[in-house]
Amino acid sequence: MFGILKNKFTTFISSLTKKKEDEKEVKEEKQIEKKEEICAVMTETEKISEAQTETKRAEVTETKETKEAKEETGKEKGIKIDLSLISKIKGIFTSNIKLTESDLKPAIEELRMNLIDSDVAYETSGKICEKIFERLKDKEINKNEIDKFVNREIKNALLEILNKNELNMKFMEWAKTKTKPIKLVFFGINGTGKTTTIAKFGKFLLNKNKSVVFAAGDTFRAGAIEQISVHGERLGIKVIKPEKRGTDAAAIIYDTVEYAKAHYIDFVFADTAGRMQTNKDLMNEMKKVVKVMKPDLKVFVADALTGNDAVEQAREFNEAVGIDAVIIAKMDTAKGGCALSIAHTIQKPIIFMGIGQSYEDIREFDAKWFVDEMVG
Ligand SMILES: Nc1nc2c(ncn2[C@@H]2O[C@H](COP(=O)(O)OP(=O)(O)OP(=O)(O)O)[C@@H](O)[C@H]2O)c(=O)[nH]1
Ligand SMILES: [Mg+2]
Repeated sequence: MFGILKNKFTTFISSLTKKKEDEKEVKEEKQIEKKEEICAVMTETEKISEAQTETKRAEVTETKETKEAKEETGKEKGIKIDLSLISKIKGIFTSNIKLTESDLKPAIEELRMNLIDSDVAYETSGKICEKIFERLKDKEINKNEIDKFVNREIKNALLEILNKNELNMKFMEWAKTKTKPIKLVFFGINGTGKTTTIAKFGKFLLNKNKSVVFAAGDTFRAGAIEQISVHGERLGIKVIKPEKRGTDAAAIIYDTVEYAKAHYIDFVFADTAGRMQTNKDLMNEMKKVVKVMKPDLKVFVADALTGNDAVEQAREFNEAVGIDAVIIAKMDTAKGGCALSIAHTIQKPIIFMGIGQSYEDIREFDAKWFVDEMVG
């Protein structure tokens, strides 16, 4: 998943590593010259040592003074060479590299453009790059660990964006703190995946031995009541629906909440019509639904494929009714940037992701998993 974004981050990491590798090569060439020098001196030392052995052999025939004089010369030379050898060799193996502003600026700029290309909103790309830059600037890193270090800091920067404002809300934990029936309403633009998400999410809860009832609150689009009824039948979930299209959505949703109370059902999921944020009537209908239902969670369903548009829509829905959480559908078909942008823009938790068209294709959003998938 997210192959394209992963490539962009990998390119960024390797461009920095490569730059430092080149510098390292020049440095190492110099170090090789130094090594050669050292070797030459070492050969010299060996010669001295051989000479010392020779001297020892000849010791018996020499006077005491001559012997001491010769040993002193060899020792002095030997000690001097040993010290410089250790510090030079140590330098070759442990030298650190500093990521300077001039190393980072061009690579970060390229990354920013690549993020924008991968559906990360302009503002969000800027923020991510700013965070990465601050984390890397002037850091001294062991030259063999540049890629590991940069990779870790990118992940930390992304996690900072995703984890802000308790964005990592765990749905089941949250549900434990609520009284039954727990009421969720799903909003979004036309075709983003609301009804399919409701069906998958309902199945997710059935698997956890919870009971669910659906409200066919999309009384606007032809075929919408039928669509959610089919899901309900397939899953064995009761659907409260109107006799005909055009009935007041808020009234149907109200009836569903009453049904749930009477039957001790754990969750009420209200489907609603897809609406453009520019459609005044439908935006007002949404406000009425909220007033009547008093949901515990207003969920915005975003279509990952719509990229930057989804961000603007999330912002407008949030302004209209105050979104509590986001589900990103169709993540299987998109680059993933949308999740980062929405989280950054409206600062609300992403709770689930849709990753396909079957009932099982939903998973709880986990920021760490997401970042690992994205950066590698
Ligand atoms: N690949 C993929 N397709 C999805 C996913 N979620 C929904 N879809 C598809 O998206 C299309 C629209 O889904 P719906 O659930 O009808 O969307 P909606 O928001 O209820 O649409 P309206 O009621 O018209 O506003 C359908 O063909 C779904 O199968 C997903 O996670 N991945
Ligand atoms: Mg629908």
